[in-house]
Order: sequence, then structure tokens, then C-alpha cells
Amino acid sequence: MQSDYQLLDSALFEYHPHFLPEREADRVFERLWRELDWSQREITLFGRRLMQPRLIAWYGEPAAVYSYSGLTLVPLPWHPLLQRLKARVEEFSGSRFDSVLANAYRDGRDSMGWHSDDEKELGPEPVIASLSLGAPRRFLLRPKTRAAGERGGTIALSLAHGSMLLMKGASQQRFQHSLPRTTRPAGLRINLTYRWVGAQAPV
Ligand SMILES: O=C(O)CCC(=O)C(=O)O
Repeated sequence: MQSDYQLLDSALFEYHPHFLPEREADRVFERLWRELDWSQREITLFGRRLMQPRLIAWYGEPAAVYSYSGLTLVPLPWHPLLQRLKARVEEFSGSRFDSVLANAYRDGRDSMGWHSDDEKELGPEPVIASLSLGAPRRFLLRPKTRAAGERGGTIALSLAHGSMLLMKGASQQRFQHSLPRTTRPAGLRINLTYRWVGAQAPV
């Protein structure tokens, strides 16, 4: 099954629940957890230094340096599995990527706050390809601004093991997303967001 979400004229979110077959998703999940160079980083939010509530790892081309929340990520050289997945994601999405942010949510206390992937390195209308593995978690989307009197609440998606969420067009200009904490029992979840942060436009 494939579901597409067209939320605003120019902001497109496409959800593909079965991007990776289940057995393959299991193997990829286990290897990424074992083999990536995970670490918990300190960030600056509203002038305060705090530890990110998750583990991250940043891989990509040498020039793919990425900064957010006072953190500058210098890429590790491609892990062969991340590189193979990149080729699959590129073919599937029709877009090119030079880097990937891997996030690991160890349990329901790990989370990601409201934000848009709108750093200048990503360009005005980035394509972000987000592959989810492991425990399903609630992913929320909300418009950044609403016209006076306009209703329009938060949209929740459950991102399944092996699924792909493509965020395109004006999705980062117009929407924010988050992965909230949960008090429900939640096992490990790994998320890979493939991005293009190069100085040159993708060809
Ligand atoms: O884990 C997720 O699904 C969200 C990841 C995310 O928002 C990001 O890497 O910017």
C-alpha cells in the first residue's frame, strides 16, 4: 500500500510504508545499530547548552558539513551499508543525496523537538528522504503559520519499520515536524534522513 499526503499546494509529504521488505529491514536495523559511530551530542537551544535526547551519527561526502542548533557535523566517510541504501533511495525518489543524518531513539524518552530542516545548506526546497527502522513512533507535522481563522491542526503519522517518508517542495518552509517523547513502552528506533547539503546544486 502507498499513501501520499499533499498537505499544501507546494508542500508534499509522501509516505511509503513498505520501502524495505521486512526481513531486509531487520538486517539493516541490526547492522546499523551495531556498526554506526553513535554519539550523544551537546547542542545550544535558546542560549542553553543541553544534551540531545537521542544518539546521532553523520556520514557523507567530505564537503557535506552541516550545522544546526550550534552543532557542526563533519561527515564520517560513507559506511558501505549507508552508501548502498543511498543508491536505493536515490533511485526510488529520483533525487540525489550527499549525506545522511542517522538518529537513534533508545526508548520512549528519546525524542526530537519541533523544527524544520531549513538550514541554508539544504537550499530552498530540499528533498529529505527519511527511512525508519525498528520500533514505530509517532511523527508529527504542523503548519508553521495559519491564516486568521484557519483551522488546521497537527497531523500524526506512525512511521513503520522499513518505511520511507519523502518530504519535498515547500514542506520545510511551511511545516515543522517532531518526534515526541512517549510514556508508552517503545523499543529502539533508528531513522536515516538522506539530504543534499553540498555547495553545488544536485544534477
Ligand atoms: O526520526 C525522525 O523520524 C525525525 C528525524 C528528523 O526530524 C530529522 O532528522 O530532522
